[in-house]
Amino acid sequence: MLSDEQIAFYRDNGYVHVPNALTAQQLSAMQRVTDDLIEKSKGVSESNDVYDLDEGHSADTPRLTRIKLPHIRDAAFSDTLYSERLAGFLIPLLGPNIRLHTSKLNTKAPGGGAAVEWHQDWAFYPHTNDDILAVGIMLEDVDEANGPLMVVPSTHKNPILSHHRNGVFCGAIDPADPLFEKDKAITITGKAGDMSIHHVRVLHGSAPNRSDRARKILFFELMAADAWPLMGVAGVYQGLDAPSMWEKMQENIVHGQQPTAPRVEAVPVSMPLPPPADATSIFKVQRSGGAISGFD
Ligand SMILES: O=C(O)CCC(=O)C(=O)O
Repeated sequence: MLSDEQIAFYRDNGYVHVPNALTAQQLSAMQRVTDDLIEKSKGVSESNDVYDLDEGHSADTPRLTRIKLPHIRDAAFSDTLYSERLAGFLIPLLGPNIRLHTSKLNTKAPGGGAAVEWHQDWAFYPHTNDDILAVGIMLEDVDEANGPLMVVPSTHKNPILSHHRNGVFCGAIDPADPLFEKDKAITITGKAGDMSIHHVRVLHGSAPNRSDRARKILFFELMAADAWPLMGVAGVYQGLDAPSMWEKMQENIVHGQQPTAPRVEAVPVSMPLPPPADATSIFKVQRSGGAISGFD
């Protein structure tokens, strides 16, 4: 459950930190499976459906930016996703009908693990309304040195900044954008088992991992189920015909039901097009789209 103060904080600031959000059993099961998946990545030499590899990945030193779609890789993740405990945090923010957009486990390897440049998730997947958020579950302790999530509070109420460069969607803002107030950014640090929740429009990013410890955060992107995607570019519904899209939306319901009537609100929208050369993950979008780093 979230307290009234936590809910008000989220609404005002576009994020909230929830200490000790999971049971010890949920946490240890996911930690174990994550370590296993990282171990198995030693046999992989190119990014694939499961792994997004970071520069320098090898059989001796696995370096991943991401494990893709963890909720379909192992029940440890889906059990948490569909748990009443998680629903208790989400329902006050999203209402009773909740759909998963996607899941990802961002793993920053020690000594350099890639930055995520400043962006608003909404720029990647605009919907008919913005009751959309990302839950970030810390699978290990996160501190200032290992690449914590950073957010600029209250920017979910501001315009969507340009995420284009040289005429192409690059998945990141220009750090020189006069509307980017980097000095207002805060870091979300915490213990394994803590959780952050950030609004789809809040400006956020994270620096490279400059420590000798891994940084592992499991993200579930979730929304009020009456938010309908404006287009399928985010990969989730890409290439699906209408019946398959409907089926996929049903499959992704984590609580309640999928309404057929989208709730359409006056939200600012810019489409993530034209696409960059590689749109297979945020890391590839930002790299191939030529995003300018805000962490140099
Ligand atoms: O892993 C992180 O620090 C941030 C991830 C993120 O913002 C994203 O994948 O959209």
